[in-house]
Amino acid sequence: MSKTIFVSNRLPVTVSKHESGLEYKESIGGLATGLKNYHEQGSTVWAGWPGVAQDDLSEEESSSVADTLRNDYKCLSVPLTSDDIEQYYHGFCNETIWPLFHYFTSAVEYKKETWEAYQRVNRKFFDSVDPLIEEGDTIWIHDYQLMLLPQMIREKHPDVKIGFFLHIPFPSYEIYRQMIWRDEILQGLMGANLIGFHTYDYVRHFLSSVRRLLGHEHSLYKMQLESHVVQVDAFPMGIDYDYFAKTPTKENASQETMDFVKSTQNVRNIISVDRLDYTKGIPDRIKAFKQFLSNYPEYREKVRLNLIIAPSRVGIEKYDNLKREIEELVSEVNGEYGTFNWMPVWFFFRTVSQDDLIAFYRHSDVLLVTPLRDGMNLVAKEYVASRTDYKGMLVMSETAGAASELGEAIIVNTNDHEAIAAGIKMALEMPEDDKMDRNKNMHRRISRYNVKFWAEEFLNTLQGSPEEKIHTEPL
Ligand code: ADQ
Repeated sequence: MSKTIFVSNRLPVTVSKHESGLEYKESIGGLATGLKNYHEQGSTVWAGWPGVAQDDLSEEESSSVADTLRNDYKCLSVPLTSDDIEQYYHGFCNETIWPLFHYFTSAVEYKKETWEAYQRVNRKFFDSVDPLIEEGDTIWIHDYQLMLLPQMIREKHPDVKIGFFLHIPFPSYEIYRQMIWRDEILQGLMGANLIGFHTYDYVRHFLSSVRRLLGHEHSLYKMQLESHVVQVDAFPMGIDYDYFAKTPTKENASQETMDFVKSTQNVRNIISVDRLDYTKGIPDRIKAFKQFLSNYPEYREKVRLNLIIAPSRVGIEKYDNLKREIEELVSEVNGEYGTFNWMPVWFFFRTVSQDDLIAFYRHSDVLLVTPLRDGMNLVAKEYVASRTDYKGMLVMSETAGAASELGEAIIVNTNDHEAIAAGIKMALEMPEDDKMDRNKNMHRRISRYNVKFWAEEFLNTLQGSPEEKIHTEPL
């Protein structure tokens, strides 16, 4: 029987080693939720790195991890060493691809050693997955860590269906062409039958780079190569709408969170929720909030900004510096505008459980999502879905992928602090019926195009993707 193989850098379960032994923790959110149904019910295998370096495990532990993942989670462990993680993940993925694809060109580092590690680790993924692949299988590869894998699989298994989805933006040609290994990466991706992006802008950017660098023309988003047809399309990722809309707050959120949100009832709450990352525009957001307090003094002592930031890429200098910058900005606003009875910004540096997040979302009048660049941004959708009373309002920057789907939100330019400040005011003062109308439209879209729809749509398109010759007109 044919099967589907999911491949991503990390598995939907993370293994960690403690004195007491090995611990297995299932991931929640995004991809893990989206593919959960398929993975539990269907004939599937999920391949990825389990989160613990191979050299930190004894031989016995390694084989125990592989066995447990295979037998209890239907997962295939791709063993990576700490050097692989350093050079490939912290190196090429996060110092080269991540900043370039998010338009932070001055932060990009080009190092031959990390590029070699990227190639080596993509090959390791291939070597792990290869023995599993049989005729008729479907393979769905995820994200920027594995862009060379589609072509590696294509060369050895020309007849399997290979899909690839990029979770981050694909930049415009002028940015992408700066990549030293630009042709190799495109050639790696072009091994797929179907390449998916969050938005049509990313699709267009990708097609433009392929045409200008590799010379392939497309016709209706399809390109004929010698060996196969490559189809490219937008598949905007959704969320588990029912979970966010229907989870009861009181029963599920922690007492600590409920006490906190109740203590904030006397002010209007603005919330922002992100992973710590320089692409998320957090310093600009705090500056914009400061501008808001300066421009609209009538709101002093009447609003507060709850900044919830999940630790990410801890120990990496750029991220540690960003955390310090955020702390300084928060102190600056609180020092300048705070009173004995009121602190304008509350900063929480932690990962909050999904149930607690829902409680925060439901008690917030405004969600401020102002990334400098973001592939999609699921937080925006989670907030709208959680506020089933339609009384919240979203202020979002135009550079988040979600902005192209959620046009009813207040859309701002993230560099324009005055515009964000005005956006906050507009959100706080929007008449109820206007808010209701906008939110109802967004709810309809988010509930229909949920994460299950996303996964099904991608897999159905991949399974039905064309094998026949197509006619391609030169542009
Ligand atoms: P991320 O950059 O991680 O993902 P995003 O989509 O906003 O960005 O968030 C992913 C998840 O993290 C959400 O479910 C959110 O609730 C959760 N999260 C964020 N901060 C949290 C906190 N402090 N505590 C608890 N949970 C928190 C990448 C791309 C995005 C793209 C996704 C999915 O960068 O653009 O939307 O993949 O494709």
